[in-house]
Amino acid sequence: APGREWWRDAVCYQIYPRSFQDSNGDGIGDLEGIIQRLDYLNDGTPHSLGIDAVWLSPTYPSPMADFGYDVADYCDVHPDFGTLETMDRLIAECHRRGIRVLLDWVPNHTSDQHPWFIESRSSRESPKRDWYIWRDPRPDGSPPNNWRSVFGGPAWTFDERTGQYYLHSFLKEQPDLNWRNPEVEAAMLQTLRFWFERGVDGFRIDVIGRILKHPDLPDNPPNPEWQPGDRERFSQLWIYNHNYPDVFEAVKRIRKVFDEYPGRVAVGEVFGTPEEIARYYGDADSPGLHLAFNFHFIHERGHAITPWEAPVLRRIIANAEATVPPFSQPCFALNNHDRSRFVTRQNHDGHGLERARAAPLLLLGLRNTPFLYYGEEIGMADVDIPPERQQDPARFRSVGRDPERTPMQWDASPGRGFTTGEPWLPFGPPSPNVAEQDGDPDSLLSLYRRAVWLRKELPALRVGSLTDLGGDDSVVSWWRQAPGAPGVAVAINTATVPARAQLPFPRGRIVLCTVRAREGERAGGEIELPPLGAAWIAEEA
Ligand code: ISL
Ligand code: CA
Repeated sequence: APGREWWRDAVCYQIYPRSFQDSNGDGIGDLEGIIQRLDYLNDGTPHSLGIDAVWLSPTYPSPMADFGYDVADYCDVHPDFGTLETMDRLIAECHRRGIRVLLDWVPNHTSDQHPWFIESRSSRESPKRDWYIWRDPRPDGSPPNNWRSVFGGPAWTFDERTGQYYLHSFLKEQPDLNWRNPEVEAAMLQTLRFWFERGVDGFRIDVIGRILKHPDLPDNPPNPEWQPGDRERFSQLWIYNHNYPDVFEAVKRIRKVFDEYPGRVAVGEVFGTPEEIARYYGDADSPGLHLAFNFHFIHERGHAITPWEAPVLRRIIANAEATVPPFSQPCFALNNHDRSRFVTRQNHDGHGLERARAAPLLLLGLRNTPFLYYGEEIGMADVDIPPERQQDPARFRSVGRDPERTPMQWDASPGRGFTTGEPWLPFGPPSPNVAEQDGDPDSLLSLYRRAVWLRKELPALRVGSLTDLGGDDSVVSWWRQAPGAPGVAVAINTATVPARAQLPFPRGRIVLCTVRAREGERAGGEIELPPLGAAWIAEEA
């Protein structure tokens, strides 16, 4: 439709810049490397993946205590990744191919090496003192409240020089900004404009749900469901420092800056119930984020992995459909740089790769703006990292997050096509890789390519409504319908035995299937799905 925002129809692709392509042999991926691989992402033909936008995890100057989520300068590029000139060229090269560029905005905290924090910690009288959250110790010398860092330990660190504690929701090298200070808000909003002026199309916003805390910083209540052995950070309910009501007002002010520049998109990293996620979208007359991630296919509450089971998937879809306001749409991901990769996560019985073939039919078959994570399209799995090579300081998962951040496997050569040097993290086994899957029509990569391009071809998948088709304990299925276009049914069998799915039309054809031999097959009334298999069936006149 005319005037329809591009991001409603986009398939987005997350790049972890350190791990996508190294161009200079230092073992670290960089912006020049990404430019070299853009044709793989979209060369305008179905031989490429066909994605519409990339999101780059942080590329700013940073001491890399949290691999770039500790920003020392919001308006520059880390020398490991390139320069502002390289970024300008990356943006131009993406735009030439019709690829939008999203950067990662980290508003909750800076690096402790950011000039703002260096100044803030220098004295209690510093004009930037109030840019961060400083409090006196309690009378016994202990931290001002009981809040825990997401990465473990207290969320407060004592600063000897000025005799106060500062708050950090993550590492002590990531002090939280004080968004109650209007100067902080203004300075942070300026960093958005800096990049919009350079042509950036939007931002993924890091942990937006934490930027405003209860003004009095009260103790969080204990979590009644917590058991010893569960992760420490879940020992308390995040009532006063997460999804606090003031956050939703700040989001609306942030949105106004996006609206100063046409066609820009804000995608929030948010956590919570379906209702909390929906709240980030704001209201029709005072909108918030354009899109808010729904990670429920990865994990729902706490840390437990979401099982690949039809009733669970059906409930997650229904909840998103029921809560996200009608002026926008859901935004799902099956993988990211913080969570065990799908193939590994869903491999408890050795069938991870089979489930990974059904995954794109789920993600790209839903009414949503889908985000892929580099390597997902070839079925990359978590890589075991020997202790002496571990990099991630956050013991968030017991092994940290290195296993899902290993370099992209372009081919089976010693440098995997990623580097001519020593990679910053070890490679996995030589397979899977792009080269072996590229020309193989049965490969996972080919399946992802067909799914992305079919989504462009079939309006029902892009703009259509979604109707749940019922199903049972094995099958989750729905129907996408758009005016004047053939309907498309999506059916996913989560059981390890064949299952039948009912179709909402008498005549159709399988247009995409986890078993490629089935594509083109006529189907009407009902179809049989292979074990753990999935299909898209287009209605025929
Ligand atoms: O608290 C959580 C909700 O369950 C955590 O999952 C956490 O808030 C979330 O993973 C935050 O991640 C983001 O911010 C971190 C950074 O290390 C991650 O890589 C980033 O995705 C701090 O900036
Ligand atoms: Ca490099």
